[in-house]
Amino acid sequence: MVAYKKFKKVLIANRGEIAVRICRACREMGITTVAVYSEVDRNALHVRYADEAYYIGPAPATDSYLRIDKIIEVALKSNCDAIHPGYGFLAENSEFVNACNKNNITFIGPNTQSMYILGDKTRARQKMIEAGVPIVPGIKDPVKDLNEALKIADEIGYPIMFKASAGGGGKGMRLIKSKEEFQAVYDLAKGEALSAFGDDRMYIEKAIEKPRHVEVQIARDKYGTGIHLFERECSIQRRHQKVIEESPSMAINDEIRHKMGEAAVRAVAAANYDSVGTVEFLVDKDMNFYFLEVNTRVQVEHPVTELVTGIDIVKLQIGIAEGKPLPIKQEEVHQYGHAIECRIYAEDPDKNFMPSPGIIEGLRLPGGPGVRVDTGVYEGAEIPIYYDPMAAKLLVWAKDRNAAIARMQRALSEFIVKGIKTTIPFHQKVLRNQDFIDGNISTDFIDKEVLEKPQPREGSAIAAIAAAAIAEYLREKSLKNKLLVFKETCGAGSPWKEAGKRAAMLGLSFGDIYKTS
Ligand code: MV4
Repeated sequence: MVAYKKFKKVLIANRGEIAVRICRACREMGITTVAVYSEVDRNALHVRYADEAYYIGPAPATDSYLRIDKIIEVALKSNCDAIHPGYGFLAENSEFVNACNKNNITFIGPNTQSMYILGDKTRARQKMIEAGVPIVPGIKDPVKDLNEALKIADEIGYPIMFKASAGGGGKGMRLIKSKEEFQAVYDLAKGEALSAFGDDRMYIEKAIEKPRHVEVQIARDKYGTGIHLFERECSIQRRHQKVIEESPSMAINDEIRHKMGEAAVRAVAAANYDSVGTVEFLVDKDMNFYFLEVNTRVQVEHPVTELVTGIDIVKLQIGIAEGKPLPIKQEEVHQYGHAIECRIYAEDPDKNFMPSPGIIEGLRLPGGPGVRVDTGVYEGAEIPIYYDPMAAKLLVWAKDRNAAIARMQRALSEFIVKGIKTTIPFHQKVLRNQDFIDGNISTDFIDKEVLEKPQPREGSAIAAIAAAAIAEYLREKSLKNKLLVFKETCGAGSPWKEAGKRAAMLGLSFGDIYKTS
């Protein structure tokens, strides 16, 4: 029997939007929050949101957010019952879970044993075979040597995927098209895995062509009851970084949706899992689905599921860690309407997505019906170079996919950030793409469809040139970024109307502006 223990105080071992998100859940649950912060995060939003905040070290994560000893010390000193790790940093580190257990602090996440099973990709594949969850055709044990590897690859048939057992999320993975190529890169791939994970065990899978990435949100309590919260479609990725996520997925029908949900619940039951988590699948063009891996944390894209199910996943996760039985039955979970998330990064899409750290000089967040913004920044805040450059998550909910796309376009046009470059224009381009609108997306969508092909422009070229001239004129007038934010927010999209309003604000006629350019 598991003891139920209501948390009074929780330490959040993270930063940015997810730390703020966890603070919000705790606040609603009547739990006191403790933030930790690095040197560069002294003025960060999560520090302001939490009830208490403690400094844990210099900016590099290895000196602060990854310091198990410091974080445990703060949790003990501040009398915390539990630690929420968020995602990234220590979220999937079993050494950290052990340290929490040793100090009688509850880790808000799964037990170490299930983390151990699911954290290793070959171990997880073996478990899935036992549980009757379909996996990508391939081997269940790591390969011994090149000869064995070549033999197995011949049996499976090229192209194959050569993956690191300790890898995941696209790290330590290689597509191999022929025997010659395999011979050439075998040692190289093992060497890369060794330096990246300290573990060079590798396994072989058949390569699925043009797959979709569809994942199922699950929750399982300490009493062996598991449910799924339906799927998220995450095929729009760039270099294994998700860019846009949505629910429901266009790639599957209700029959497959039902089967995937049940398979996901079986998958985590096999590992005796006891938290919220995500079971990732690849889906091929014939709607066959194959288990990929389990993420044993709350994920960046969890709000997509919250919007279509109405279930607060972070509160659910905290409740499970407290030892509460699941408060809902599978039959009570419904997927209603359509949700889309755009991850807004502090990167320059015109300069190959180079990081664009710096101070946010002006900020206007979108709002209105069906819009949610989760962010760790505010006007005047700095995005440091040390951590993940995601500045905000913009989510919309609407009754169907078309309405959600229109709402996202509207929300993106309201979203103004000054001082740093962001991926907002890139998202606008994706949302105008016909293949995206048609739901015709696979994992190579961004490289193939968006970055290579010129996209249709909005409005006339002359209007764009006029708008650019006016913008230049305003810059010369050296108007403050804050004023720009205000004016862009009020613009309904037409460069002509914008120009008229800008002229009016400067006490000029449109002709005056034309003459100066
Ligand atoms: C694959 C695959 C094709 N065949 N495995 C990439 C992320 C990681 N979770 C697994 N990934 C893939 N595994 C087999 N056997 C193609 C990918 C893949 C991919 C998957 C989902 C979303 C985007 C992707 C981009 C490139 C490759």
